[in-house]
Amino acid sequence: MKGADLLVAALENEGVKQVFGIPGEENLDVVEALRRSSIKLVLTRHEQAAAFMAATHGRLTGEAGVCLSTLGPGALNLTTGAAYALLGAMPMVMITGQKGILSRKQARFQVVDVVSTMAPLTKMAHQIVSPVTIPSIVREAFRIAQQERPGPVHLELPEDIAGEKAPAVSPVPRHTVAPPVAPPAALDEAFELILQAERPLVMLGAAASRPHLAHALSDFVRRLQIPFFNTQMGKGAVAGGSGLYMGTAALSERDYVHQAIDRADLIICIGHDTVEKPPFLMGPMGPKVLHVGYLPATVEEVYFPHAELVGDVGPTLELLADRLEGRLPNAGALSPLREQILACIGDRATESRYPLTPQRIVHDVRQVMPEDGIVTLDNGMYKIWFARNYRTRVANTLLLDNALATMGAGLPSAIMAAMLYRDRRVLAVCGDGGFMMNSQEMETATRLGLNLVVLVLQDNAFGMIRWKQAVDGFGDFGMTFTDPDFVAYAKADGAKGSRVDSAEDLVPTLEAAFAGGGVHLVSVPVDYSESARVLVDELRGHAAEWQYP
Ligand SMILES: Cc1ncc(C[n+]2csc(CCOP(=O)(O)OP(=O)(O)O)c2C)c(N)n1
Ligand SMILES: [Mg+2]
Repeated sequence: MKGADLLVAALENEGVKQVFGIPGEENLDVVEALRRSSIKLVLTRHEQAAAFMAATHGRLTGEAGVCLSTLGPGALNLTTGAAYALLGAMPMVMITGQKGILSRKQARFQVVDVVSTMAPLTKMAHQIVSPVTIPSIVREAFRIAQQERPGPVHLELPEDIAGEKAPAVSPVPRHTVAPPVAPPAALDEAFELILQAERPLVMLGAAASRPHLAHALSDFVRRLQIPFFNTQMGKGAVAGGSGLYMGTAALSERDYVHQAIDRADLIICIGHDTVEKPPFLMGPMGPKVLHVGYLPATVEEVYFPHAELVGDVGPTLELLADRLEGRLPNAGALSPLREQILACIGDRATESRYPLTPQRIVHDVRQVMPEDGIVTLDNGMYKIWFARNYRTRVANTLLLDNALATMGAGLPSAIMAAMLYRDRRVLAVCGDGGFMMNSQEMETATRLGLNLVVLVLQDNAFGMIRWKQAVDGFGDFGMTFTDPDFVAYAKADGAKGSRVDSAEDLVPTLEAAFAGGGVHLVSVPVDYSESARVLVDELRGHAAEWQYP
């Protein structure tokens, strides 16, 4: 038995089914141990994509995804994925190789200090120096990655330690830990605050999307009947059809949903994580805020709660609902604003303009996605449109990154979703800029035999920055490029490709792509003039005209 065998046995003990990445010669003992194990090695074409996939595994299942790379260049390619998992609170374990640490026959060839590089990007970064410690270090790595607040952990396994003969040390057994619920005094304070509120609102933040929380949250909202809105990453946390959804705060102020937020006297912020772009800006005059979270609130200039309920969120909410159910005559005070807000958001969703408006694209995507279908977004202008306009009814069916907000994660996260849920429709929505940042993974998707549709929105530009440039009064400069022929590009990777040629074409093209199976890229030209018209001009003007009931 070698160090590498102990590592792979420890991964099996954690229930790991696959490891994503690109090995180097320093990992060959690990690769050999994987070959003889139950764990699948999923090769990617870039380490960054491997990290995005592993992080998405953590996000969707709560169990850390695992990625693997060589030393130096490969390990450095994991860093954006590490930051993605750290800011997004996604459990992930990264394993990287290194030259031998007991001898240096290759001097410093390819050697950089990866552990120090990873330290600020992870919850723990650790070099393994002895095979016998591997079982306990791996257990600790998964514990740290998965416990609240979840995130990435880095383990460096040097070549000589991986190849070193070792006694057969058993893996450390896993056990479940039930985190504490909020204490009675904090529950009393929260109870009083909510009881006294005249116009309460619930906000669901990023941590509300933890995979195991969906049921408890839906229950809380249903029992209390307080209308709710969500942050971008809190989208889809509550099962739909509740009639209480007020909208998504994709902007920090002045959007239609802020008409409700601005009038609330209490906002119960469940799972808010200040890594997100602020869903609203707290000020001295604003509503009271009750923070409900696994961890205490991080205080910021724009977020400083008046009271906190800290503990395991599901059971804590249940205790609260037990005391409050049926005792809140004001619960629905802000509900009358709902129809107007949702009507404004839904405006112009069926226009036939070509190139298509973002509203039409969101609307049509919703038509072809079943309730449990999963849409993963890359980062670009359309993210704001999907966050505002796309209605979700099942938890974690719109995966977007409003934390690191990196481009390039849309396709890899869709690949992970398609691997996990083979019987659900999965759609990646990417800009023409972001898609090209990890488009090499189209080959990975076809090699894995996945069913996956990729929708690429074409404006031949880094549209989001071009929009901001215009909004801020700068000249139109430096943001445009020429796209490849996306249909040919998809075909070159063994995928299928289609182009949408009219507004009416989008739904049937997507339907045919899903029906045909396999990997299918659909490119659609988008008209972003709506971004300035709605998100700037219209929202600037609407506050004055808004009719309060
Ligand atoms: C890795 C990375 N680089 C740069 C940015 C800054 N950025 C945010 S959106 C954007 C443009 C995205 O262009 P595209 O993918 O074509 O989407 P569009 O906005 O045009 O729909 C850029 C450059 C980023 N978020 N991530
Ligand atoms: Mg673009």
